[in-house]
Amino acid sequence: MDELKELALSGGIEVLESIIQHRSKADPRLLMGHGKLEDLSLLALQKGASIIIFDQELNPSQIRSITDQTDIKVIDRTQLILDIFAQRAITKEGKLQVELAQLKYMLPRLVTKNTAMSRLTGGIGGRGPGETKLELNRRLVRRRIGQVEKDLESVILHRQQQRAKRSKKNLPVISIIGYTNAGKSTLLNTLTKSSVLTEKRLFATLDPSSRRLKFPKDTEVIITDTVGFIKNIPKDLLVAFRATLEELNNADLLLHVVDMSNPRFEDQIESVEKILSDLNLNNIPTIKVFNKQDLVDKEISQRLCRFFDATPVSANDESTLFGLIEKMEQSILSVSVQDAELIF
Ligand SMILES: Nc1nc2c(ncn2[C@@H]2O[C@H](COP(=O)(O)OP(=O)(O)OP(=O)(O)O)[C@@H](O)[C@H]2O)c(=O)[nH]1
Ligand SMILES: [Mg+2]
Repeated sequence: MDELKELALSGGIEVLESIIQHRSKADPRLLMGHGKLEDLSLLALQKGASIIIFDQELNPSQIRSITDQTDIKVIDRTQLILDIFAQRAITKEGKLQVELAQLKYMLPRLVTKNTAMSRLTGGIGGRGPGETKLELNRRLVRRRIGQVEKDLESVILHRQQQRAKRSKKNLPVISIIGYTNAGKSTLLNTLTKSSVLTEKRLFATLDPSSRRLKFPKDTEVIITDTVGFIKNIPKDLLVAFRATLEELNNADLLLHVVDMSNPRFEDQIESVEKILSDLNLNNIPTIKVFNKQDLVDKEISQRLCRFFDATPVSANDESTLFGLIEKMEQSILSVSVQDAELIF
């Protein structure tokens, strides 16, 4: 629930209240019990809430029934994440990916002439590149999906061609990955003295950016930032971002950035590792970077890093990055030595 609150804030939503119901089994129609839902509507009315966000994914009929029951706009975590992504997408590829995910999510939820549906579209939970298009009917949505997929394909092809050009120069690639808000963009900025947007919000970065980095021993690499991961990443979103994430396949080294000051950091590591193995990326050499050491007691930090075999840093403080830079260079050099041995 804490994470859902952070997500809501990132989506520009003020959280008035949160409630949890413990139930042995979810109600198939309303998710919660009838009485509890009535309490919830009343509370929402008293507080002047304009939206109810559920942490679980709701199926189309649940959204309709709950909306009818509460008479308030209802969205789930997936829609909230899609909405944040829609607000953040900048590049053409990012926008197309988000629109595709939104369209695919909406398709089974489209019903004609339903008041719940009109509350579903537009505004929070239905914002962004696909906004007006979401009001079209199913047939048109399907057609739009086909078009977006085609556009996306050509954008991806273009990017791959560019990458091929880049890799001709044979620079090793280091990719920074990790849970959202871990400090990936901050690390990229400090390492390369650039200014990629960093924010306290979740999902500040959507579109991957790449920079060159020169190590002390003169090795040059490309270092890339990626979209943050999150637990239970919506399926449609993962599919839509698959191409971007598959880029990671070309990485010679991954920096897995972890916010060690977050009380849920162990779960976050687990979520990231699960996504990596879903994407078949778990064979790439990885350095675990435990970030935000300045917010953690020194002794605890040392113990955690030993236990997790991680390198402690404060991504916003250049003077703490020496150990990491050394490890990165070593790892890259050993990769190129292996390559050289293969050639001989
Ligand atoms: N105290 C402290 N804060 C940090 C440190 N590194 C990053 N932050 C803060 O953590 C927040 C998130 O940093 P980002 O670099 O945007 O995180 P990110 O992993 O790129 O996040 P997404 O792009 O949203 O996935 C920002 O408010 C940073 O200023 C650190 O070492 N110490
Ligand atoms: Mg970022």
